[in-house]
Amino acid sequence: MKNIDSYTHLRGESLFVDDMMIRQDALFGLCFDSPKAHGKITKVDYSKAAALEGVERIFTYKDILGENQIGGIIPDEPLWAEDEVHFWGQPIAFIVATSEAIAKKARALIEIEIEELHVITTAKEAKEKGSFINAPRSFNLGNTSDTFKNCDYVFEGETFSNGQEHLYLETQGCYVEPKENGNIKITSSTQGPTQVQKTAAKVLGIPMHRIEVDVIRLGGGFGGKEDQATPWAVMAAVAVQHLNKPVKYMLNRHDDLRMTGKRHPYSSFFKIGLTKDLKIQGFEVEFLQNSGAAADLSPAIAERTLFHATNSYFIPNVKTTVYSCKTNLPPNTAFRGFGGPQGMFVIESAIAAAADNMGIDKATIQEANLLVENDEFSYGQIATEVQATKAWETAKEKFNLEALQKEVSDYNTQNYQTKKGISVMPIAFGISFTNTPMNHARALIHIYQDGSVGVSTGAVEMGQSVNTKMLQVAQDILGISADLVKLESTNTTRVANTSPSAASSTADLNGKAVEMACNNLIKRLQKVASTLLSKNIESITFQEGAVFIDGYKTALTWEAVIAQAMLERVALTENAHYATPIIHFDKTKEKGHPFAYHVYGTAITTITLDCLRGTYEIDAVDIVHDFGKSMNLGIDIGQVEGALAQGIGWMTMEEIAYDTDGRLLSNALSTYKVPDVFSAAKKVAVVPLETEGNPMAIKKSKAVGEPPLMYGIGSYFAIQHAVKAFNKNHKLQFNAPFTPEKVLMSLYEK
Ligand code: LUZ
Ligand code: MOS
Repeated sequence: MKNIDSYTHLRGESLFVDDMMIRQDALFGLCFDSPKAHGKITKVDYSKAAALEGVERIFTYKDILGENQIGGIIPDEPLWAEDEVHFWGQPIAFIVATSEAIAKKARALIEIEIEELHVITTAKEAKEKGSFINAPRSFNLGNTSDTFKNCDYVFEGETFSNGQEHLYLETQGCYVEPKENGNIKITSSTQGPTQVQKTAAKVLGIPMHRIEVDVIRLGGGFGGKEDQATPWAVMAAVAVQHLNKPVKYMLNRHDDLRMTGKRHPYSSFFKIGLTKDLKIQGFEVEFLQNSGAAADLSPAIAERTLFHATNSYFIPNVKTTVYSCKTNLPPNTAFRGFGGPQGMFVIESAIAAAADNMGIDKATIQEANLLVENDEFSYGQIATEVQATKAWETAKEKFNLEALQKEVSDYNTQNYQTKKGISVMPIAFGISFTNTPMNHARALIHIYQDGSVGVSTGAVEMGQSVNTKMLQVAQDILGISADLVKLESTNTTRVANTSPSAASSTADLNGKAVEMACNNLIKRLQKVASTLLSKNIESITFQEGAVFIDGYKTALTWEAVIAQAMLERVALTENAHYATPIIHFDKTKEKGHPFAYHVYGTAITTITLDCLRGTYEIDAVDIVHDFGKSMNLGIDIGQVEGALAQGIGWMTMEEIAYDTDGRLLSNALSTYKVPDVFSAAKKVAVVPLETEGNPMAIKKSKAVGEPPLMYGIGSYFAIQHAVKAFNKNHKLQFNAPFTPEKVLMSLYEK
């Protein structure tokens, strides 16, 4: 089954928000944002801008009829700044004009005076000054302080992992139209249509049913449109409410880079204790999350960091604490992995530090501590259907790890100017929104009277091919060909109260709802067919567009059954609701069973380092991945490859830089390097791990969106290995991304 969008994508015919036919009287919006990171607004003069020919109106917080509040988890973020600004790029006003060019000209004419206040850009400084988003959280298991006393080895260290720009190819944007009676239709490039609807209703001061949000598809989201697609749509909606004319707002790349939050940078402090048999007995971490100037999704992301602090290892004594530190950066937000990668980088760093100090191979410690059946995570969930050892062993055998390790060490004894490095990176990623109440979805299925089918769900297509998977589920259960099934846009009037498409869970949640709805329809159709054929209901199945009796095809077609169902006035529409069973979590105890299941895997990364230049090439990434029973291996391998590239980018080259005044320096693709074809791994092998699959995964095909990003962490340690092979004096640092500049400094450190 090919991705159903591939044909129109290839021909440039797929529609995105920016391709929509807009009304003749449509206007164009543009955000005016803060030119300082922190301060009091003492004066803003819009008069010159407002007087410009073609400027319809400039909106500020004073024009808000509801609440000037867009914070989702904590109400701490205004749509437009009032008297103070807290980050460079914070929205202050919204210019609406007859063209984008005029709005841009007008923006340059706005005069603003800001009395500057002290700017905090790092989590460490925020912690020192007591600047936090909320109270810290801790997950604990066993007793670490007693444990360390009994350990043969105890090591401490510090790590830093930088942020990451989402760089969705399609920037943020929306098109908003007035309908009758003050109703509004928003077309948005969002992962969370309900979040847009709910926030717009709150800011406009109208009930949710007056607002319809429609999503065609996204040109990439990666978490950047889970929460942060909302403000632009709401700004345009405020303008539409006042002007009663359509408003379109597509951000240009510079504005998008400057105004939106990114992956959270983390500074972390660890302490790891091991016994002689290489068992990790105790692990403590303090995570400092650089949350930015408002909460956004930071508390949920911090929580997922704690959930992944021990990666795929069992550690009996764990003490982890996360502080969401309030700084003067744009509010950092969801990004593929959602705090999990940041947590996993720290345990991998701790193991690397231990191995280096003990003079042994990192992989030896990793292998000795892999999670096994019935081990307990620090949050109380008991690990079941654990694939950690199987994935590790399979990778070790399939890719001949010992031979690879020997090749690397032989190469390094024979070569001086170039060195090779190797690392093994196991992963264990929890599937479900960590916030239990968000784990639900609905599907609405129409069978039209000619037998064709329309499927609506809460899933947003953002290039991950979720629509193809939804189609596969429907066609499989209804037993009809793919061309009879159409995936509709994601629309809040058809499927309401949706959770965002996020947490790798979209296909599971929405797919299960599609499955339920289709099964209900089939039950009704079995009855119709049973009467037509005078056979009992149990013997009837639907396959290949026909009715089968006891597994034998009859002449009765799908279309004929539907026609008969119409005559008998049988309901051909079905709506189903799915909520993940079993999961629960008690925040007062920080214990529970938050995940439906975990996804496992192991990656072996080999690199070659040029010790004169500090540049490196990734020779190969060899992966064994736990897909469960993949329902579409082409799509799923695509997800692994894309996530891997994104993970390697985060760990090696993507360097977000703010100056001490809080201004984004890496504000264009000339100063922010993302992986391209030249930096991609020369060889990527993805071998599916043979497993039973989990019944909570859709068709036993496990969630695949986020877990493989963390294979990219292996690239950091492979480079570190090569650096150490060249310079024995190198004192390990855990400061990602490991850019060629940092590598060069490490190579010649005395
Ligand atoms: N979004 C969210 C997520 O709201 N909750 C989550 O647990 C999550 N996990 C991964 C990615 N997005
Ligand atoms: Mo996400 S990080 O929007 O699953």
